[in-house]
Amino acid sequence: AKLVAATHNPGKVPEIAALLDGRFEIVTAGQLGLPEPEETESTFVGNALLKARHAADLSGLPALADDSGLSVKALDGAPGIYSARWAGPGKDFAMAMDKVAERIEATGTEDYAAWFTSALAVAWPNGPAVVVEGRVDGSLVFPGRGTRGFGYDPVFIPAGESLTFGEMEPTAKDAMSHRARAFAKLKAALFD
Ligand code: ITT
Repeated sequence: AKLVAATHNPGKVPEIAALLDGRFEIVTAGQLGLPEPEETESTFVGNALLKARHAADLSGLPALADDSGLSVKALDGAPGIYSARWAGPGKDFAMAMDKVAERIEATGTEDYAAWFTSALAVAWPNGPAVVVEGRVDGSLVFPGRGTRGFGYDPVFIPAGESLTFGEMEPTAKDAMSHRARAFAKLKAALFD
């Protein structure tokens, strides 16, 4: 069956494909020429539903969206839903990671605890939707390490690990990430 991956972030697409274990024929919002909706909601769940609904209704196909982000304890959960926006229009994540480091330093804390959240929504055209959320806790390290993954992966070490997401094999990240945990819940909701 065809499923629209309602994302314009090329970093998410291989993770979504791997975590769906080949169950769907994935077409991306970009491949279909779908416009990117404005993320006007105030939660991960709200924005995931907004993006999935938008893509499903425009394409006439079921659509899956991921809304995700990095939350820093010492920054009261920032950047959170603004994680992509902290990188600016140039999607400059080196700058965004510097901004996170500077903001934490400015608080004077030594607490580098952080977590990633992924909300996944599936919407059917003019029909219902399901939404789930997954989270992984960890801590931040500056400067970042590794070139794998995307976004804030170089600065995030999941709890109990020594490598950053940027240093891990993709299969290792996909075994423990926020997105993997959300997909486990989504598959339970859809297929069990
Ligand atoms: P779409 O809305 O088109 O999917 P986006 O990048 O704008 O793309 P989000 O609004 O969900 O998506 O922003 C999520 C940001 O959070 C993303 O750009 C990354 O910077 C960060 N992020 C989310 N998951 C991540 C992960 O697994 N590793 C590193 N950074 C991640």
